Amino acid sequence: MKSALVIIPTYNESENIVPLVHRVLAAVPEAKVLIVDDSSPDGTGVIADGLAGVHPTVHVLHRTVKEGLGAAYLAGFAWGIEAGFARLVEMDADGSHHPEQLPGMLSLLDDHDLVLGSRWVPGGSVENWPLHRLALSRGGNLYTRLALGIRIKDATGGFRAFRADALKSIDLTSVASHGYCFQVDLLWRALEHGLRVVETPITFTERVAGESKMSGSIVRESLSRVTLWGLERRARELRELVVRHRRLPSVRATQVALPR
Ligand SMILES: Nc1nc2c(ncn2[C@@H]2O[C@H](COP(=O)(O)OP(=O)(O)OP(=O)(O)O)[C@@H](O)[C@H]2O)c(=O)[nH]1
Ligand SMILES: [Mg+2]
Repeated sequence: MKSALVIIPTYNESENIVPLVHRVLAAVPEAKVLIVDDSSPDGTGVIADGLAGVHPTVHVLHRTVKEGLGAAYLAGFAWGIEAGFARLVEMDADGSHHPEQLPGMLSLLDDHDLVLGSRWVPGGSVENWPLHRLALSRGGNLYTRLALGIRIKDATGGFRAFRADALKSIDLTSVASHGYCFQVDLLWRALEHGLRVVETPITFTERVAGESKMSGSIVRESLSRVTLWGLERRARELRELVVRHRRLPSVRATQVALPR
């Protein structure tokens, strides 16, 4: 299949971005890289420009305001689609996702539209996470599965590969989620749209440098939105049930004369 673009959003990842990009270029030499930086105060954008100056396959999208992970990815998707890439990858800059697992994920795109790197399917794992982060991820995913009625084990992960034509078919104009809820939002739209989604095991490693952007407001955003989508789904199913029930032909009793 054709060209792949690895999109890496960055906010204050000055210590992580260089080794990560080198690992991507080594693991998937045919891929191109797009760093989407929201004017990181620690100079990540300048470092990214340095990488682009040395490697012609690395590009940088500079954004003036920090608008969250979701907005950065939407800008990256638009850039990649406009440039004609057939496959688009989401990957964190903090080293939590291993570029060495990308070739396997990309090959799954031959017969799927969306490949989810999954920590919570057999073979998947998490390294060096404190207990409270494990609990948050397991709990968040369990709630998401129950609320939305889906089977996906890791709906919140951010290591993913899309077929660009499939991504184009989803309406992304109304995606407003900011934090990791963006990942659930995108997955939910993909499932509702009937895309072929598959989970594949990945190893997730806690960042060793820089600071996490995870916050209470990101968790609250996810909780409230997932609850709303779940309720909307149930309401829709109920409406469909009522309509189907109304359409059922009414059964009339017919009288049959019994032989005497
Ligand atoms: N461009 C841009 N990138 C962001 C923004 N917020 C987070 N990122 C990047 O998105 C990726 C994921 O952010 P993290 O802080 O690692 O958040 P997380 O992976 O959900 O949380 P941890 O598991 O604690 O690391 C990293 O590459 C960040 O630099 C933002 O507002 N703009
Ligand atoms: Mg992270």
